[in-house]
Amino acid sequence: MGTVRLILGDQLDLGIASLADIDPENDLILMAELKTEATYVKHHKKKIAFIFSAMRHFAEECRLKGWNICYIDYDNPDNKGDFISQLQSVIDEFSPDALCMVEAGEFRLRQLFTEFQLETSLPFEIRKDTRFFTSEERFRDWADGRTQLRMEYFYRELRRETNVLMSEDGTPIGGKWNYDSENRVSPDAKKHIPSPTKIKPDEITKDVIALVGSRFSDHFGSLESFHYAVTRKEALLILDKFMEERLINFGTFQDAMLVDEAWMYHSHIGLYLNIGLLSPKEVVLRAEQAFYEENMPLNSVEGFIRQILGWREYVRGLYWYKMPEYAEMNYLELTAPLPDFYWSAQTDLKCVSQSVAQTRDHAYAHHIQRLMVLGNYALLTGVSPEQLNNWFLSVYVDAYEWVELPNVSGMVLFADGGILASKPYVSGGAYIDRMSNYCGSCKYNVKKKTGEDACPFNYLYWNFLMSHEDKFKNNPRMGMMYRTLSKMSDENRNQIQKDSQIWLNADPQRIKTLIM
Ligand code: FAD
Ligand code: DLZ
Repeated sequence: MGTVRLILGDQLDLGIASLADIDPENDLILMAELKTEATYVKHHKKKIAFIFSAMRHFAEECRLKGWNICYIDYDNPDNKGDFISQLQSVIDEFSPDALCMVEAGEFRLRQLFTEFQLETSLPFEIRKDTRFFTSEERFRDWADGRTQLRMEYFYRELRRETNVLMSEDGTPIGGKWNYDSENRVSPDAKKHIPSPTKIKPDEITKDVIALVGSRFSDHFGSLESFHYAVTRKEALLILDKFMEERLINFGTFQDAMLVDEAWMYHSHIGLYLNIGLLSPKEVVLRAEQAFYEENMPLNSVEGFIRQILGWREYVRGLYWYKMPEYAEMNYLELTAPLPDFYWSAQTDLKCVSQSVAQTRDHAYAHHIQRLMVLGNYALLTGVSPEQLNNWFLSVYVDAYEWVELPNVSGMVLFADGGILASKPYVSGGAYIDRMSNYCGSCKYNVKKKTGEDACPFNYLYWNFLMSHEDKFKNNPRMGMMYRTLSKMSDENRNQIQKDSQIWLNADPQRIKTLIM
């Protein structure tokens, strides 16, 4: 026979490079639902259901194109449980002439396949993943020799290279590269937020939900009300609805949070981009078109495009530029365990309980909940990179290490010592209060700085600055905060430290949790 073409669960794109020259007569596509992949971290149940269902639907599309496919579902007696054993078993059965795949998106898998490539006697071609705007080499060329790797400058280069939102004279449309200052408006609880577009599970999805419910019952998260798209056609519908209903307010309310509003004006497409059901190029072009042809506001369109052309490309570049050492970095030497309430949502901190509960229910929380609530609290309380990365990689439906790790270790924990961020993303309760209505129904008083009923974010914030003064006091972006700190009375400083110790030591939920 011809070539065995391995398709991973996040490579569900009929145009992927590994299928470009498929010979429908002689080649065989291999896809497998594998225990190692579903459990290398204990993924949220909805994430596993989403990937398995999308894989099964993709296999159907391949069959409809007349391609030969060997699809090993989870309960198949021939399921070997991991990629290499499965590949070897197919080689033994079909005796192919060659193997082909697109490089894996995660370091651990790339290593695994590179080792197998050296071991096997078959020609094994591992092709570049061309689904991104930029290559890893392009990022390396940009990054080499720079002391700071700021996303903003990489993004500007990509804007110029792709000509997205650019004027003919080479300047950005509207005269500014970014409209962040217009994108921090407090939420309006009375404003109508469109309901998210929900896809009804078909029989394939229902089967997968039942499978996940029985095989992964000890994993975190709810399987109730599964409504994610699992085909490209459905994902395109979600994208269209976002463009029609939410993009207009995306920019203005990008950082906003409201009680019991999980979806806000976000696009909810990260999960589809990350497994190949949507391409970042088509999404960016679609948003640009909405600006030119549908009169969508520039602050929304630029803000949205920056997330994909800017942040998404940048974190992928950074991941491959700095792996494997990036995963080991812990600049602030943080060692605290993850609080139990990151799994249970049982905490009186309203912002945290809301964000965790939405994560449990939907395997989704939007960016500011991840960064300024869950990330901020973890950094202020010193959670170790290992434990926090494990949590973020497990619980979100869009989580893959190449995008999760730079966001958590770099953006949230400053574990890379400032490669990604120029200062840590920490804040007291005032920021959360400004960007949400959480504090109004919280047990703690966001206006109080110290004392038993004060918002813990307030004293933990100053405690953080004091604890890491040696590392941050000369940071130009933190000068104002350290000047304020230096004017604080000893009494005030002592009270902050005392309250922080009481919170960190006495909180019954900060018992050491097993890594789930
Ligand atoms: P929108 O807010 O509608 O944004 C549009 C798209 O922009 C997203 O779908 C995503 O593809 C891209 N994007 C936005 N922000 C980022 C970013 N910081 N890095 C990379 N891409 C971005 N994103 C993931 O895809 N997987 C992750 O595992 C992940 N982990 C994160 C962990 C932390 C601590 C933080 C702070 C952010 C993380 N993000 C991750 C980025 C971002 O939060 C999610 O992409 C976003 O919330 C997904 O929801 P959405 O599709 O509605 O995004
Ligand atoms: C995330 C995931 C899961 C849960 N299950 C599978 C699977 O059973 N089979 C598969 O091919 N891929 C799966 N994936 C996605 C892979 O882990 C993914 O290819 C890597 O994370 C690389 O980005």
